[in-house]
This record gives sequence, C-alpha cells and structure tokens, in this order.
Amino acid sequence: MKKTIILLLMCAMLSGCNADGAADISVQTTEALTVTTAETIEITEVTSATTAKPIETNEEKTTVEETTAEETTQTEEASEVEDVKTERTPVSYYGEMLVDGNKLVGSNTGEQVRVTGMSFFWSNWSQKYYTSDYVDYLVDEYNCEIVRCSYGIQDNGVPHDTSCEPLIEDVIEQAIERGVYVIVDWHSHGAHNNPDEAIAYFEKLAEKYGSYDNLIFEIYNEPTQVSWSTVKDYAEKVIPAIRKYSDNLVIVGSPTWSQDVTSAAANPVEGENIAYTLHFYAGTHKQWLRDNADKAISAGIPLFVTEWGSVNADGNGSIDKNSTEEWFAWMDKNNISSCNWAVNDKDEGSSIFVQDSTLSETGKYIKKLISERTENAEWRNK
Ligand code: IDC
Repeated sequence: MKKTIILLLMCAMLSGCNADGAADISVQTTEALTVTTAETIEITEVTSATTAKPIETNEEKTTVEETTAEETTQTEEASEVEDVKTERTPVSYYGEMLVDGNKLVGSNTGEQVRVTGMSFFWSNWSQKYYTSDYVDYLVDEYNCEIVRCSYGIQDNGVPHDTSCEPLIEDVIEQAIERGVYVIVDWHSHGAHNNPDEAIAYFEKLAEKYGSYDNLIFEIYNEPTQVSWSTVKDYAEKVIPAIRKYSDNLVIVGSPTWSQDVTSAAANPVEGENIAYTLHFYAGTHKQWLRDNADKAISAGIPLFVTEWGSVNADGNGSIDKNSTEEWFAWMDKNNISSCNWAVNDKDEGSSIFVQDSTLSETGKYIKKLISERTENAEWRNK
C-alpha cells in the first residue's frame, strides 16, 4: 500500500518535470509543488529506513550512517527544485530504451544511453537475493543503474519452478520505485524447445509491467549449439506476445552462448525495438569475440551485454583483471550497457558475496568497476 502511494506520488512529481527531468516551475501549481515536497520527504524516509536494514556489507557502517544523515539534512534544507534534482533517476532521465540503428537511445534524450549494473543468479537456486532490500542495496551501495532477473529454466524436462515469479515481481516493483532499469531474462539454454511457456510468461509480464519504461525483456539467455534460424523462429513467436501490451526493448540471444552475434546481424529478427545480447567471460573470451561484436555492430545491430563475468566461462576461477579492463575499454568506447554475473554467494569466482553476504574479492572489484561508470553518469549531472 505504502509502495503504491509512493509510486503514485512519484508519477505526480515526474509529470511536473520536463524532458531533462528538471522541474518546470512555470507550469506547476502551488498544489503540485506541495505534493512534490511531501513526496520527496517520504522517499527520503523510506531510503533511510532501507539503508539501515541489516544487510551486511564490507563498507564502514559509520560511513553509511554519516552519509544518510547528511543526505537527510540536505534534503530538508534544499529548495523544491533541488529536491526534484535529487530524485532524478536513470529511467526518469533517459526514458524508454529505443533502438536507433545500431545504437540504443533514451526516449527522453534522443542520445545514446549506457547503463551498468548487476545480474541476479538463477532464480531457482538463489531466491534469498530476489528482494526489494537487495534492489535498494544494489542501487544505493553498489551504484547500479540496472538489475537483471534470471528466471531459471532448467530445460531437463522438469517443469520449471514458478515459485520465483512473485519474487521477480518484487524486484521489478522496487526497480520501478527506484527508477532503475530491470531486465527479465528467460534463463534457459533450450528455450526454443518450449516456446509456449516463454510466450505465456512474457505475455503476462508485458501486460502487468510493460507500460513502465524500466522493463526490458530478454527472451532467451543462451542458445547453445543450434542454428540462428532456430533462435530467430523462436524470437518471432515470443515477441508478438510481448507486443500485444508493450513496445519496450526486447533483447535476443544467439547461438554459442550468445556469442554468435554476426549471424544475428546477417539476418535480424522481424520487428521493432529489438537488440541482441553479447555474453563474455573475461577469463575465457578475448579479442576474437570483440572482433565478432564489432562486425555485428558495423553490420547494423545494437548490442547489450546482459551478462558478463570477470572470471572463466564456467563461472569460477580468479578474476582476469587485464582482460576485464580490455572488455571495459571496449564497452566504454561503444557505450554498451552491461550486467555482471552474479548477485550470489555460491563458492565460485563470479559471486559478489561470500556466504555471510559480505562482499567477496570479486564483489569489491566489480563494485569499483560499476561505480566508476555510474557515479558520474550523465543522468546525475546534466
Ligand atoms: C552458472 C553458475 C554455476 C551453475 C551453472 C549451471 O555460475 O554456479 O552451476 O550456471 O549451468 C553463463 C550462463 C550462466 C552460468 C555462467 C557461468 O548464462 O547461467 O552460470 N555462464 O558458467 N554463460 C556463460 C557463463
């Protein structure tokens, strides 16, 4: 209930903003300004409460408390215009992600948009992190502009575990409340064998949340050794179900664990607002995969790295810093959005947590990489 009220008030506030997200005082009535003020204070309280939740981090707790106290005082003292600026978010600034040739642009800015964040782990194995508190953690502490839900589909003939659906919805709702993008990924390696399940799920999801600019549909995590035409046929079955309710960005995988982006570029999926995922694991995948990706971009398709790892492709091993830096230089140059694998505490190199949910070595390293991209992002500063 409280969530709904805050959401409605956020909408009221944003409707008083121009395309840059700045307050358009000239058209606001006194009543609207009062609502904006109340709304901002309400959000500040909620943020403080959630920041204080007992999620353990490796950060100095005093630092968190000092920052929170300072933010609260600043918010109370600031003018309404500054309050609106404080509450600007990636989604309020950029809007819906739209394909424009081989780039993704924001519907509000018309300029190329690049966001950086984290992917949750297989939802069937990692439900404890699928919470609104962890979305807050990822936004407030980890500086994410995007999160990705990986709806775990095991493709072994066993009906998939639908118990994660309400948890995925909690994550989506909190992402909407915090103004970050949220990908829902059909985390499968064989989705083309059972398109009906994906169709039913994505249609339901599009109907419920497809009007929010936050939501991005990733319909097939990683096809393995199948032809591109098989994947394309699957995509052309699933996408129309989404399009009944939503024109939001759809991201399509490609053969060989979403590396064969040149096949996709040679024969793209029919439809509008469709991008393609490229997955890399820095310990395994090197320049040859970037060369492939460059060819696909030159051939005209937009890429989105919905999943990447700093370790080996099996999700384990130690961080390959040199290779990760080469990949980031490439993503920086091409303004490519990305989500790191994974928000989890399994004992493997790719987990950002260890088992008491404090940051692993990987977690500290990835936090730095993400923060370097997002702390001074355009949406905060313009
Ligand atoms: C891995 C997990 C690992 C789990 C395995 C099951 O890290 O713990 O046992 O899945 O298949 C991907 C996949 C992603 C993998 C990850 C690392 O999208 O599901 O997670 N990876 O192997 N593609 C390339 C690497």
